[in-house]
Amino acid sequence: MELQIGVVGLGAIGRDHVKRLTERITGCKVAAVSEMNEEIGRKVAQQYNAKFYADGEELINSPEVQAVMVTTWDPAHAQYVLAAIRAGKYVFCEKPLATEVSECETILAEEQKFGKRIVQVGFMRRYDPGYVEMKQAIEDGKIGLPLIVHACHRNMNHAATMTSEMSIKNSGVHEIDIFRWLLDDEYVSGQVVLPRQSRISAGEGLQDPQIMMLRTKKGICIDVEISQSSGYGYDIQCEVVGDLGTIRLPDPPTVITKTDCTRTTAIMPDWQNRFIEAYNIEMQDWVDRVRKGEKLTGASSWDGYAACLTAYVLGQCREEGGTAREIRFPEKPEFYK
Ligand code: ISE
Repeated sequence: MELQIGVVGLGAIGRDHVKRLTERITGCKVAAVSEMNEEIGRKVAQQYNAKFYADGEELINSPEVQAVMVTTWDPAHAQYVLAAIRAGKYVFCEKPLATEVSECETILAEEQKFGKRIVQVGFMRRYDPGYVEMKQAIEDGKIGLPLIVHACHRNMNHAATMTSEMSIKNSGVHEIDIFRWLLDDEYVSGQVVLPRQSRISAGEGLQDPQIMMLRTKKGICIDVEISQSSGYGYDIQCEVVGDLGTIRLPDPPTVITKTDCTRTTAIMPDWQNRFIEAYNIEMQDWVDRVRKGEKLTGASSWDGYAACLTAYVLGQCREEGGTAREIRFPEKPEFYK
């Protein structure tokens, strides 16, 4: 029996996932969709032969939906994740888990009350073959003790609604998550440094670029540039420096063209394509595990909480002039170990 999935929110990533679940992932079916914009919602429902719900919570509670995917705009994530937990249904929530730390805390409490891990957060980079290979090499001791990470996260351009806060909570949050996972470590302090403002993205409420600096328990120092307007493409870089060598995330493979005494390679414009393999692997793994009732291996609600708390502290640091701040986590509950 195919897993009957209900998707709440049909923006770019929601529509991408509906397509992916239908055309690429095996063992599942998009049974229902929900979207605030009724015209879009009904159109997608018709296209994929799914039932349309104007109300996301009604979709979550409907008997034909066995598992839920939350792909609404970020501030609505927590509400639907909580509704799914209360309905006792597995829920895959796109990152971030929530925009407020208190919402993550409620999710942690409700999931523990339910008694089983049923929330997975869509930090898809954990499934990207490049990052997976880096993690393996680090764990195998290939670069010795990791000391420093240099990274950058450049979007080609941004929506008019982008703010300095969102730049960290929506984009930077991927970086925050991936280094915890890659280094198997936790943050102890963080800071945001603001370089000269880009003229391209100069706008009300958006400082761009920003540099996030993080220090981990093991003493690893991380610097990561977050930029919303590279103008040239979507570019994700990551280099881990160890005491025996360094390891670097590969660029996605593209052909090399040589003409007129020049050599060119394309740069992907967006994250949907850059991380397509990661999304596909992540989603197939989630569907397979949910169908078999196996333990989820993707980012947990604890990871979502850790990322949200770190992003919050970094935001506070920026607002208050940039002095480094301590990042203090409570004891990780046994449930999430
Ligand atoms: C976007 O929302 C994503 O989730 C992408 O993965 C990320 O790279 C981008 O910066 C975000 O804006």
